[in-house]
Amino acid sequence: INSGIAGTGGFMVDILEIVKDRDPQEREFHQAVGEVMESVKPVLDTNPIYRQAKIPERLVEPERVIMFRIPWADDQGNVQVNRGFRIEMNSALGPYKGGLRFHPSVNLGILKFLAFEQVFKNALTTLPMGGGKGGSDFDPKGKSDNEVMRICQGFMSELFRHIGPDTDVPAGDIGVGAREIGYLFGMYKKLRNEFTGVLTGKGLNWGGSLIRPEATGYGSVYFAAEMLATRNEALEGKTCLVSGSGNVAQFTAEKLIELGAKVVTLSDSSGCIYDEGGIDAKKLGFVKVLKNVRRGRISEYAEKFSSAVHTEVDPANDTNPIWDHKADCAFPSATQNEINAQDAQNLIDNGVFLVSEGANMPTMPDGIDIFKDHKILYGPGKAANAGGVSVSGLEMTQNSMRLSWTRKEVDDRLKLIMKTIHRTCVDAAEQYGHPGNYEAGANIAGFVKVVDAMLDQGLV
Ligand code: NDP
Ligand code: 2IT
Repeated sequence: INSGIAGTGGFMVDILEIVKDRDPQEREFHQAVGEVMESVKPVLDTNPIYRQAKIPERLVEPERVIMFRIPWADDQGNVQVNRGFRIEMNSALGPYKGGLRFHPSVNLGILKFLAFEQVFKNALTTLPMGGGKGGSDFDPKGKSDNEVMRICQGFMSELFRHIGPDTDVPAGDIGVGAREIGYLFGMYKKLRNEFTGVLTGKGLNWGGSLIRPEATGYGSVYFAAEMLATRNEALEGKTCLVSGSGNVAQFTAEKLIELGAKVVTLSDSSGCIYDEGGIDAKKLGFVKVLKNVRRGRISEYAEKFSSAVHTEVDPANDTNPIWDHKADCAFPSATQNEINAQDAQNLIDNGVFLVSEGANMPTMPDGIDIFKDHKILYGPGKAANAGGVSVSGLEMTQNSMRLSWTRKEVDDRLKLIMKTIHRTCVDAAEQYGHPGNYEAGANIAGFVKVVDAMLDQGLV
């Protein structure tokens, strides 16, 4: 990339234009790059060395992309072909680390956005992890256990040669949970003849960490509590909107209920439920069985509990009805771009003054602008949902030491990490003249840590 460089007598080419020009179809990646680069402009302007070393250009180019074919046979004996990917984005701070997503929408642009976010998120965790992301366009919905096992085995029969406990350590994300990590680990162990901590999110009795399943959701709630504390507020008694009904949503709701908040919504890709009476621990127990064991739809919640109504997704409706209820706090925990500008305005109009992002990039850029204009407590995903990968880092530590910590020990470390991330964001935002802006704080603090390591390590 031969862009002119400000501060060296050349002209300044916007890095986003370069990225768009190179890979015009990768919309989500453009969105993620645009968001980070906008925040770090003051850092680039005050430290010309970063532009001289082409740090922006280097950051947006993955260190390595692995793309492969996964042929497999379904239960009827038909041959199916899916795509597998692993983006090894940046290893300045440690081995590549990040989840695997199995969802029909998966493509290079989505995984590059997720890997890019992961680099800065992992930098914020205080643990030594680089950033990566991978997955497949395989759709797990309606597939049998055996079909899921075969796709996992097919995926790992290629990926095993590229990863390792000191090289690249994948984990779960959308569509990849405990079951899939088990099948992936089994295949890796067979092919390598090695029992190592090459994946996180493992089963408790074979190398997993306590609190890893809970970590993203709990962490997002801990981050919210830290944000509230800056305004002398607490979660107790707050009405909360939670979207999604998978791993992150379930444990977000669990911790909110434990802290005395009232959770009134959940969703999946077919629609959302609103339970005016509140989702209590018992009802959440029903959701866990429904989603994790029976792999059913959230609409069943409204069939089971008469206090709830289900609203189906309406493709003609540009807004998401889940964000149109009176509430204090919102925890988007399903997927990217689930809050557009109108949804953000609806949240504000309904009294929401805190948004903690359990999902990656759930808010679209003009939605974020609305949050910032109204000066609400807005915790961006790379800070608020960093608890998941943090406990993955703790799982790696425990694997290396060949011992396991108690639930309390891991949870205490998670709390401390979320508190530290919060403090880091507040301080970086203040230092660069954006007090209270967690988006700027997270992007700047993550960026500086990664790029200073890149400078130290030379042109590699
Ligand atoms: P799960 O697969 O467990 O759950 C995903 C949930 O989101 C499901 O309810 C799913 O509904 C819904 N969903 C997925 N895609 C869409 C879509 N296109 N439109 C509407 N709803 C959708 O995944 P997780 O809970 O692990 O992940 C949720 C989010 O959190 C993702 O953004 C992920 O990247 C992020 N995250 C996850 C971490 C983790 O440790 N697991 C860590 C940090 C962030 P349905 O069942 O109908 O598909
Ligand atoms: O987006 C994320 O941070 C994750 N899906 C978790 C990654 C991990 O390595 O635990």
